[in-house]
Amino acid sequence: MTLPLSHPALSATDPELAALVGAEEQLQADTLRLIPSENYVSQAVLEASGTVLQNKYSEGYAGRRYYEGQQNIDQVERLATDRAKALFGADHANVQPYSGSPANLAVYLAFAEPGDTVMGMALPMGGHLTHGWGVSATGKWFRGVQYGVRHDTGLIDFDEVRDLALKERPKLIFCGGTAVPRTIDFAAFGEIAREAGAVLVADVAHIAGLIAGGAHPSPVPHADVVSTTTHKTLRGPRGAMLMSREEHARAIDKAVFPGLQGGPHNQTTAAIAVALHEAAQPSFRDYAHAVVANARALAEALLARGFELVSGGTDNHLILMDLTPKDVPGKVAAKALDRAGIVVNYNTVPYDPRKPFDPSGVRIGTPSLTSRGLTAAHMPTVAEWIDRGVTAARTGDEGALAAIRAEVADLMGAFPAPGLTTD
Ligand code: DSN
Repeated sequence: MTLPLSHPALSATDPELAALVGAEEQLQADTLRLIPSENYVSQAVLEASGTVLQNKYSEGYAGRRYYEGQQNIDQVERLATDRAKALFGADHANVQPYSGSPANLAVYLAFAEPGDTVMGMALPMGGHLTHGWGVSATGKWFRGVQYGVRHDTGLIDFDEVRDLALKERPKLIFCGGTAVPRTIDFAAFGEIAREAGAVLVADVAHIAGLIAGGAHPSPVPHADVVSTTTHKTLRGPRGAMLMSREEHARAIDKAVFPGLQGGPHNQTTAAIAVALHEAAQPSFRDYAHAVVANARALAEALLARGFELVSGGTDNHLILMDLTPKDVPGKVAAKALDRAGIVVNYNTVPYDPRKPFDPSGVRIGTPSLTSRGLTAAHMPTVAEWIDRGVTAARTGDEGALAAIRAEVADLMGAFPAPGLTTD
């Protein structure tokens, strides 16, 4: 696909940087992007995030700022928070966290003291660094206890979660993660958190768009706090939001500002507002359900080709493949697939005998390809490319990878990328 985009001011001022942006646009247009935490934002979201809102400081909250000249910014932030509350049915929304990790850190600041016990899913089991994992500040400054998935099913064992919660009595329990291919039972987590007297934090960064579109159950009735980034399935700019019950609103707001952050990124707030508006449209429901349908179809096609999938498949946008039976390390496969124009990330699988920087698995997902309009009918072809790419990774067949790359670019050329075309 040859892109018609131009960035005249950027090209005139800094041609070197403009060339890199152009090359990235071309790469995103030509490749099959399967990283489950990435997406393509709309032209409207891109435009909102590149406006003069960049120029304004706004420490505080709408109507309560430490800087004057907020006539428009207050309205922008109110639009974003009102839309977030309406879309997710939440009492309260804070759209200022810079990204997912700061959002989660603000939750710690709101509800826990250094040294307190917190509980989350272990990172190699599919959790997130900020859920109390040892190398993260959240595991260094707090006492993280971790649950996982069962070896035989790849699913969360709620008896284990309950036993651990009642034994350890954590201040916070996190559910959600970065490599969870199955529906999260928020009601079960809510019951355990109540029994243990813990604050339940649902980190729905990966599935926020699916929840908004009705393709995954909502955590809002069950969780005290819902934390999410805005740039994954929700298809907004790189940012984050915290939503909560009314009783926690003040604690959350105080923790984000002045507890953790300074001025909000108003251009991002504006783009979040646009993304939330888009996510409230009927077409976004279709998108969310198509993401899941595509993931299911891709999982079936991969299983038919002998791939081993953690938990045996997927309920959402994400598939975690254990490549041990294919005799290829995840990193070798991911790098080979990248050369074939298929962008994935290597990832640990539960009980992985290999190290995180050289793990057994590959994590893939369907948010981006669905944004480009690919359907379940394309998934057997995608699975075939992955299969051929993994085989080529094992045999070192660079010619096969080049052939796949040409086929991928050919197909993707027929599916323009949102935000990368001028129409
Ligand atoms: N980096 C995100 C992901 O890829 O899942 C999590 O923070």
